[in-house]
Amino acid sequence: MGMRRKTMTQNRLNRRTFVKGAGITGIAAVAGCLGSPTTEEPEPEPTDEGLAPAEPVDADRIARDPTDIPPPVDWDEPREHDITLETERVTAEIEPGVTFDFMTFGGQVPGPMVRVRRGDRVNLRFEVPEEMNMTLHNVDFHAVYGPGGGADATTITPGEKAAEISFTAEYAGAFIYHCAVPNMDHHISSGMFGTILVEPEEGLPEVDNEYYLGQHELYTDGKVGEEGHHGFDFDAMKREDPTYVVFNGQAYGLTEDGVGPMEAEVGETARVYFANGGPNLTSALHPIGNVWSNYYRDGDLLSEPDKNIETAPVTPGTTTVGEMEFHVPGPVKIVDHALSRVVHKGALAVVDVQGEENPEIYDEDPQ
Ligand SMILES: [Cu+2]
Repeated sequence: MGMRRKTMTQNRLNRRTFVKGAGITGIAAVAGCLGSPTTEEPEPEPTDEGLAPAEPVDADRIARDPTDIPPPVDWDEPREHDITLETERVTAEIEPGVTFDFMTFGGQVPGPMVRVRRGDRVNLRFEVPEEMNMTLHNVDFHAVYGPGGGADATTITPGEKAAEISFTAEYAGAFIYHCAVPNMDHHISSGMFGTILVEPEEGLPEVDNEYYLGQHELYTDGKVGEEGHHGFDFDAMKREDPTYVVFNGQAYGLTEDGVGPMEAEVGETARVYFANGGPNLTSALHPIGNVWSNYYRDGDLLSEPDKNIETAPVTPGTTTVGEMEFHVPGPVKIVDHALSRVVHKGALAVVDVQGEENPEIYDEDPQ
């Protein structure tokens, strides 16, 4: 399989490293007076049954590459796009040694970004192959005028003939799409959400880097870091008490110790498209060591962006957009500032900014 397997101890050390790296150990210690946030976490209690062993994985990573984004709109007449969205069931690791059965659009989390220009026509083909589990799936695009945002007409069962709809992207903005069958909370928290970006006619301002992140909650029948195969915990979901809160499907995935951080250079800019699939928790989106110099609240791309926003609420069912400037080297950590989700549950991604020191702006060793 070529997968790295780590022991529980190594997992814990890694979590401590992440937490330390997140620059928030001080806050955690002050808040709890309990020392390292990881040492207060009890070892998982052995249960009679315990977890089943970790299952063979179908994919090396569930995390979509944050740079897997269609190119910006550079056309100035309405276009037609033929888009196929296929559902896929994927067994993959939430973190090393912890497997879970994800349900996805296109095999990774979040689902593939759809990028069009306002006024474009989209011919969507929606496929649910035989091997996809569960009875029904569909897709609800928040960018669509129509019953269920397309969900009513795309509801099909595994192995059924593909559903097809056509729509015109009538209104510009960043929007989420998600599975919207009756047990949609289960499907979304298994990974079924993504983003459709409808650029304004004039396009978006140019930036040096674009990143695509998706936050969501995983409700499992195991404990955080407990090695083995985690099943789904419906009661925990109803209590809105997730085991993990993750970016792109993996706990601490987009970091040096996961599948790798995002990358940028000093002097560059970046735009982050951030989808909160939920299904239940509002995110408090914050870049540690930076600021959203332009922030398009709730994905509103038509109003002037807000300036210098530190932390912004991103409600479930929203894709929001924020831009940063990288003036100094070093990691910028993107977190949900509901910090227990960072310290204990995985909600951390890193942009590794490389380049020349800029002591005029930040000097970590003034003499
Ligand atoms: Cu579904």
